[in-house]
Amino acid sequence: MTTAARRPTDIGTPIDRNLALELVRVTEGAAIAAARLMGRDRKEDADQAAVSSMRRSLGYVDMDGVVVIGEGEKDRAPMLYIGERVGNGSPPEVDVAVDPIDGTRLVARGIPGGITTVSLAERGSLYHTRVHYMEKLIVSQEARDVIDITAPVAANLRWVARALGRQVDDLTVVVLDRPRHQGLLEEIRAAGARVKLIMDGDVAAGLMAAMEHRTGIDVLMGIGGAPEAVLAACAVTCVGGGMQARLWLPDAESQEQAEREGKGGAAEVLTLQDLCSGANVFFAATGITDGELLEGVRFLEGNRCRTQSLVMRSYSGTIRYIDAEHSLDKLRLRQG
Ligand code: VTB
Repeated sequence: MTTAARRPTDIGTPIDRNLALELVRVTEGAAIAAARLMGRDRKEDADQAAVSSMRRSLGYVDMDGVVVIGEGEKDRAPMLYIGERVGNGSPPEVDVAVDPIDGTRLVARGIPGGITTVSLAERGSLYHTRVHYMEKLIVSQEARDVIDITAPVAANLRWVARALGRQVDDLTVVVLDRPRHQGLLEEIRAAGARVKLIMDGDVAAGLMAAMEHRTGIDVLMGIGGAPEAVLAACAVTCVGGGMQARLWLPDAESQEQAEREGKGGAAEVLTLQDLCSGANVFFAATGITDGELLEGVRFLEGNRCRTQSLVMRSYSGTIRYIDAEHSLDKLRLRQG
């Protein structure tokens, strides 16, 4: 199974590149709001702070956006619910995917790896499901054409190692630390690869796997959130990596949900194109707690703070790291 490479003729009309910087403002604000609650053991409050900030600042962005990945259905989520219109209503028409905190537990405990992230792409181009989980396989550009999520773990690791010019023992596979991954971990270890377990945050981990040459993570494997899979797919598209996924349907409820949506079931392979078919994909993320991908928010003297963000645009292939210093007094005045 291969991930079709986009040819220059497929890339459509560019969406205004300034949107990339607009999105960084959104994630910076959400990260600062959430970071105030780092380690306070108040998951919901941290999430709420990030959501409120993100929703307010999305309102200023020049776009006619619809939330396709958000905080959930309207009844359970008053803000950034799926179907909510965001942006100031002017073109372009886009799908918006948000994860105000990927790793709320990490932020609530002050553990590395909590980020805030938002993506957008042309209207109708992001995969949508109410199924909660997906099985994911993410690799970098060099290995993107050799993966096959339907093949055994050991075979995939062999193919990836060959594509990267290394041995399987040299590979590092990142996996969410969950009981459901016991069998997967046994297979990875039997194949001889190294493992990096993470508590949460598989959007950042997926992006790191897709950016292999910079991060020391070569592959992401295992079952995580479906919304996080779509956000990761946006990021993977921007860096040109490879990804495949499948819905994880372990019980009758999830199977019925997939059926109601007319989805192909647990066996259907979702390619990167299926998850994110846009040719104009934007992805922005800001660190909340310090992490391997991004530094967390640092509060400084003079009521200032520093953030580190990443913003990418698939159309141009640009990856920008943005370090910013903010005046919290002025931020508060503007938001008051
Ligand atoms: C992952 C992880 C997220 O959800 O997708 C995970 O990246 C999957 O769900 O940060 P379970 O925790 O139920 O295994 C998160 O932990 C956030 O919800």
